[in-house]
Amino acid sequence: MTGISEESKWKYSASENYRLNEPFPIIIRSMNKENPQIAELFDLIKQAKHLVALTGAGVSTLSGIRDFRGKNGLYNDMDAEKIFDINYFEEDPSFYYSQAGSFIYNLDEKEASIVHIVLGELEKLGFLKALITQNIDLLHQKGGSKNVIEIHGSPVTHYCMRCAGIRVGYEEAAAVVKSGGMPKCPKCRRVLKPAITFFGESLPAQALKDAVTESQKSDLMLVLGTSLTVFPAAGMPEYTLRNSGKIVIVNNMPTPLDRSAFLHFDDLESVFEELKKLI
Ligand code: CNA
Repeated sequence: MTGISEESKWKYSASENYRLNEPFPIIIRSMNKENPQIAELFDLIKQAKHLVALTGAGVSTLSGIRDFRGKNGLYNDMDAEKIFDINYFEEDPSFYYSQAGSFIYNLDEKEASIVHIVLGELEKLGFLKALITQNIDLLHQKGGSKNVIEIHGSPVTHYCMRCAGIRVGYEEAAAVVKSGGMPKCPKCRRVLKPAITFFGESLPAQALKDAVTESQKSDLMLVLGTSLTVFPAAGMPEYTLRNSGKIVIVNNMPTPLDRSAFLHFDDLESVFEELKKLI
């Protein structure tokens, strides 16, 4: 196992140029909406000893939350990296709060999608052992998943970067943001930061450790709705591959690991609608 301490030093960063060092001897098959070979996928799921899912923003587009780099992603019309940049936040938190109001502080209006729900059912049935998510929208929990590793944190808590022990919950923070304000520390009045991992911050150490452990244990990883460009999350399928596990990718744009996928599907909705009929 590569050292966790080394991993935990990794900073959250995006790379468009990631390539695997070594090719893996994996069969490449292309699937699409018209020809879903879901039965084969379900057989893999049933045979897996330690099934893990890694999800990205794509799984929540079906719930009406925009991703970053997909067809209608935030990158088209917002400076998403600036919104989630820790240096920028420290300088001017109002930019984050003004931009994130429309997609983070209205999560109570969002429903779990077919993907969230089927993943929740797969866990309940004992197939899915762990779910690693890059998402910060709390929808996996709404979909019934219990063992959720939130590798990029979550807005459930907002904390003061100066005063130890100050914590404000999502609902209280969302009410302030919805009324045009920013949640502030009751002691020092500094603007609170959500416990989301921003670009330039370290990932939550325990979540990262758990994600690496689960990925290494996994003999089958479902890689769902992620462009696999944000590290270290994007490196999780490699742990599975290096331990002779298989990965199945469901994503409608190319990813750096497409050539290593045992199965590849394009469309999350049709795959999970079909899976639902089988489970
Ligand atoms: P990304 O880079 O935006 O990639 C999402 C991928 O999903 C893209 O390649 C899309 O083409 C693909 N996709 C979108 N919809 C579908 C669909 N219906 N079927 C198949 N594929 C689809 O997002 P990543 O998660 O890879 O990047 C990581 C960032 C994005 C994390 O730090 C997240 O916190 C951040 N993010 C999260 C949310 C959220 O929590 N819902 C929203 C926006 C950004």
